[in-house]
Amino acid sequence: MAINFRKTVFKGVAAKLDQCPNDQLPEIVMSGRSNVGKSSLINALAGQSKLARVSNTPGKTRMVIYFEVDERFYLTDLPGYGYAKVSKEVKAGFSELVDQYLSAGRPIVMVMHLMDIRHKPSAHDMQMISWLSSSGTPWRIVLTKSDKLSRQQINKQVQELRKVPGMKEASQPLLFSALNRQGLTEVRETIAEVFDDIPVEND
Ligand SMILES: Nc1nc2c(ncn2[C@@H]2O[C@H](COP(=O)(O)OP(=O)(O)OP(=O)(O)O)[C@@H](O)[C@H]2O)c(=O)[nH]1
Ligand SMILES: [Mg+2]
Repeated sequence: MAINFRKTVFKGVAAKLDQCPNDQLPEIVMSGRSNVGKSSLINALAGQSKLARVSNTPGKTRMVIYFEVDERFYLTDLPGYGYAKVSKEVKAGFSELVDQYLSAGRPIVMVMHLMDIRHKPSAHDMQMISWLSSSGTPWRIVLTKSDKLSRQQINKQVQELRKVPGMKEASQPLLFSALNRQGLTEVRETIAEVFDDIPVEND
């Protein structure tokens, strides 16, 4: 049966691996630096503006947050790493959790790594792409905030991204804007495809 993204509910949070759900429900993991737009993407997918907390104060999300979609899978919101105002120790804690998370043998069926379309890939993005490209887990790059650039600037950023080692193993990055919903259908379809399914069209 087609996946109804509107049936998305908050399931819980985990500060440590042993607090994560172990019901074996498959996970679509959202990763990316703080402020990149992970919570905004989750809200857009669910068609609910207040489901995931969107913040102007980056670095607020310090835990793994679970949203269950249509009783079929989790959307997993990983803590945003790399925000300059958090201390080195906190920063190390974030990336350790992300590293551990991805290597813990959890039922991750796809990683969506979000990157702000305006910025060059950070060292952490490069690390992530390199890791993902050899992980065997299906993954996609989502370029967020596409409303901020012109078509021409977008093409240039996409070309630059193609030069990043590991990128050629991935297919085309997805473009997304939470503001004008560019790419929303495509992101839903990409997720649904993992389950050999299609999204319910109910927006
Ligand atoms: N213009 C524009 N702004 C966006 C978009 N997506 C997110 N934002 C803004 O970017 C800021 C951060 O968005 P969040 O969704 O909270 O980012 P996050 O990745 O969840 O951040 P953390 O939870 O801190 O890791 C907010 O002010 C959003 O309104 C977008 O597509 N376009
Ligand atoms: Mg967030």
